[in-house]
Amino acid sequence: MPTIEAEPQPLDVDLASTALLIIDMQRDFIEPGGFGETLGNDVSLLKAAIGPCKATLDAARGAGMLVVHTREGHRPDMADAPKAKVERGEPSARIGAPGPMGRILIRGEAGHDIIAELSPLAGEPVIDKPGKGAFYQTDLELMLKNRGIDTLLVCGVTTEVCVNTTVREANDRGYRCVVLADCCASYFPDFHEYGLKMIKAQGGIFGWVAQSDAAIAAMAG
Ligand code: TIU
Repeated sequence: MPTIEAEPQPLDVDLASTALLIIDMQRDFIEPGGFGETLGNDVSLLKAAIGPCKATLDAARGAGMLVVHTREGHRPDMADAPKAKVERGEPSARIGAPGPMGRILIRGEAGHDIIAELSPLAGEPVIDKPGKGAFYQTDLELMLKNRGIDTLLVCGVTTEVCVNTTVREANDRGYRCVVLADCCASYFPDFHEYGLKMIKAQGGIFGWVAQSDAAIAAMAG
């Protein structure tokens, strides 16, 4: 069984029961003109995660692992968007408002798409989630259970928001999560650093943290 060099300690992984989970690598967060930018962020900070995510995705596909992609967004009628989530920021830049990539954070719009570099292949499930966590109001848990998955390699953006929320949800559901540090990014570099520290502290209170090279080596072995 391959071992991933991780913190706080190495982790043995059975690739048949391990999935790669790529969180919200969407144009709305990563490209100018989307939700991330309307929140006042410098979206260029997220670009660093793209290359490592692509290399990890290629390795997972090569190893025949389950790959699951997620997207944060809402129905065009916004019936699934809580008032408390929508009513933040300038009205012209809120969820559902028109932007250069279509309506902000709305399913079916260009900004909601996963970036071209990480496009899902046919057969790779895409989970559309209305919240920050990938388990909340989605069929992710059922899908993982049906495939006998017990370990998740987690990539995506942003480290302290959707990645951390999903890892906490997964940890409480009994999944072992290995967060791949260089495959995640934040608009706030210090939040990225501390987001990862929070996961691996206290003996791995929420999970493990590794670099993509270590996961790729395990997948290749
Ligand atoms: N996917 C995700 O992290 N959603 C966010 O809203 N993140 C922010 O950092 N704003």
